[in-house]
Amino acid sequence: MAVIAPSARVRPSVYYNATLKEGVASFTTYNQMLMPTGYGDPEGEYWRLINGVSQWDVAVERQVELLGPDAGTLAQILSPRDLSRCKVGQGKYVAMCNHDGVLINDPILLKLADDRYWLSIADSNILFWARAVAAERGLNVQVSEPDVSPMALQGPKAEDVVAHLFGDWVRDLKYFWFQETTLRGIPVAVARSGWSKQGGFELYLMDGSRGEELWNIVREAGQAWGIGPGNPNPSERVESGLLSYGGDTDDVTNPYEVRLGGFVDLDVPDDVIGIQALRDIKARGAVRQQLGVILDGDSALVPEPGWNEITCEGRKMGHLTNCSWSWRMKKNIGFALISSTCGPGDRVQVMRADGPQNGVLVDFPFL
Ligand code: THG
Repeated sequence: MAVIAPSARVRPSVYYNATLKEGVASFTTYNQMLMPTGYGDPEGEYWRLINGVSQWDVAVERQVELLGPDAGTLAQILSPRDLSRCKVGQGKYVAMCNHDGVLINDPILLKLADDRYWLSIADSNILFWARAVAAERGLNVQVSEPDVSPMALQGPKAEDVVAHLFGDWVRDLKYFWFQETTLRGIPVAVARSGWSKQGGFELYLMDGSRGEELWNIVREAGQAWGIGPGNPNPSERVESGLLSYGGDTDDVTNPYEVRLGGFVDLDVPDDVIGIQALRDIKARGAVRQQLGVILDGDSALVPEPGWNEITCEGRKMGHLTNCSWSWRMKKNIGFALISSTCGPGDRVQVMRADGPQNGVLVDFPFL
């Protein structure tokens, strides 16, 4: 079997050794790091997320810290979502765009103080982007990547585990809100968030030397609830309609095409990057849209890399950007990035490498 060669360019997660001990079976790369993508039992790991609690190394969700008097100004310039009412301790999902209104990341923004923000980024280099914008706009703000490594606890029993560890106050945390605290002296921020729709929390570890220690404390505490290792789950996230930046988007995708229009406020100031383009796109109407696809047939298809072309009555209409077996629907499902002239109910053909597959377009959510 081929392996990924060790390299200083591919940075280890602070939970790397812990995940090796858990028996991690595969990795992907994300933000120039390795992220676990499985522990050898895909179905068991799926049901643990749906019915129990799953522990994820998501340290690849790097933080870009904005620190200084102009931190709030820079945060707003970088995101076409109105942040003026964002409170300290609050997180917000933001659609980050370039000057053409093209999506370049979809981070969670966390406001730690009036002069300190984190952008918890998806897989693209926002550190370079934010630094360049800060310098070009002459802002008084330092942009850095702090020593912060998120671990996610997802699933219906995650709240009990996190309450057991931190106290019942965590039950009152609102979605995307967070609180800085310590666990046996380990500095963490506890947030109600995570890339699943099964409920859960993320622990932003703020001392990378204590990754394995934190992993083991959580693992130990979670035993009573049957905790076990997992990772952002391809099947659950498709069922739940969660967007994967870079997976479901290309280099011309705008927020309106991928259901992020609700996170764009067109009345933000004119100096927000991409806002003029987004106003134009909104006025013209997006030419593509994202819909669900349910393929015919009742057995799991082999995952294929990249996108598959979608045709409708023989005409090329768009692409299937992901495809996963749904254990709850017992169907292969995925997302279509497809012409706005198509609609739910339309029959389509997906041009897979192993042969064409018929299916139907559907609205979100699948479940
Ligand atoms: N947690 C943290 N950082 C992250 C992610 C995360 N960085 C990368 C990536 N994930 C960012 N992308 C997303 C995409 C979707 C959601 C969160 C992060 C999400 N969306 C919900 C939805 O679409 O239904 C809710 C959105 C809302 O209502 O505001 O949760 O997972 N730390």
